[in-house]
Amino acid sequence: MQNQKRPRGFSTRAIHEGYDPQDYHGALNPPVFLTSTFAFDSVETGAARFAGTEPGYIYSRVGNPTATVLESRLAALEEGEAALASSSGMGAITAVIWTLLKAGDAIVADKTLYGCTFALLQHQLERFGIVTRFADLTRPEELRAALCPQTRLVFTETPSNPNMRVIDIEATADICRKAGVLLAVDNTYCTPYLQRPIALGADIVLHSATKYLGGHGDLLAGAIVARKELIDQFRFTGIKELNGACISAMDAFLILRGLKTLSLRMDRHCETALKLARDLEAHPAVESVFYPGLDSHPQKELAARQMRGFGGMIGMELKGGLPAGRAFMNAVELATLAVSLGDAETLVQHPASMTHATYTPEERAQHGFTDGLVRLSVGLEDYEDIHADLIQALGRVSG
Ligand code: 4LM
Repeated sequence: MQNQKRPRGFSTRAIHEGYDPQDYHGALNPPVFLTSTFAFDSVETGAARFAGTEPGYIYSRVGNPTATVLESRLAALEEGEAALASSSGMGAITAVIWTLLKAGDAIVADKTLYGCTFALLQHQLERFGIVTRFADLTRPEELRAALCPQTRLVFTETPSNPNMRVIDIEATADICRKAGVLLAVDNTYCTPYLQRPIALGADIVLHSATKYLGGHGDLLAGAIVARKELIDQFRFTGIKELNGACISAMDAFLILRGLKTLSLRMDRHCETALKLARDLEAHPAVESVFYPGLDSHPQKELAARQMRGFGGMIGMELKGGLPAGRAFMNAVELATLAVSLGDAETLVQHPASMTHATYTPEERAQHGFTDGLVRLSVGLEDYEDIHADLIQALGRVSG
């Protein structure tokens, strides 16, 4: 008996979904459609495509065949109806917010977010009459209290960048559904391999595809996954008319290439990061380690329920605070001192002066991370080599 009804596994979908070589001369990989525009065979066809009464491509800001393969694949991996790729993670986030909200509306966001997302919500949107209330979404009662009749969207990351707080997506989605508010989850840290927010009740999933989805530090891109009706709005209003942040065909191709090894890479990131988090926590120079797989993490049980693995990101505070953190980051040799995450190379950076310099010192304190916090994006090198590098760098920290 053929078992054709059995749904395909994650890795199989990451390699095959949305593309049949027979549609393109048997080419194993999807062609890269390096074209800005698409020829119509008649004025009537062009008009029908613009009117949406006939399918077909018009212009690559609105859709491109290489991007379509990527979008089908991402939708299948996130178990959503449809997806939209964009030129960066910030392009995806702004497309969602500018499409859904207008002056007078409000957003509730978790209190720790990637620095530019925070800057958008805290400092920029108010110029357009949109207000953001920050709440600790690890506490459902804080979310309920922050919602108001003007709230249209609840926005969260989980685990949060940079301090690895974990938000209960199912519980948050339940509150949002009852309040008639959409829930958007930035799934950059996990990828759909580790966590699928739509299956847990979220409405919108966002990605910086620059990170694990691409996986090789060679591009910037973003993605949105949601119901088709919402994706149509994000495509035809958000990207077509509001921010123009469309993906390039070449970047779509590179992400498709990265996705083929996503599950293998994520397994390795998770395995090495868990071991390193335990090593770092046991080191005498280390004050605390923030990693959801550690027994000391307050939401370890939730993380184990919600995520397939604990991910490749680690936050760490040293006993000597900021001076010790600086000395450590300057002492790494194999690890690279750089922002971004999810690459093959282990990256080390200082949130307070780099990715999260958009928070004032007071905001950082209020929003739950110290100036001494060091962030590690654990790469794919041999565990023994990363371990040796981090331990030698800790050995050069005085205090
Ligand atoms: C960084 N992050 O943390 P683009 N969502 C999350 C992110 O971490 C980022 C974005 C969105 C870092 C960049 C320098 C959770 C970015 C924004 O950079 O616009 O693709 O994604 O190091």
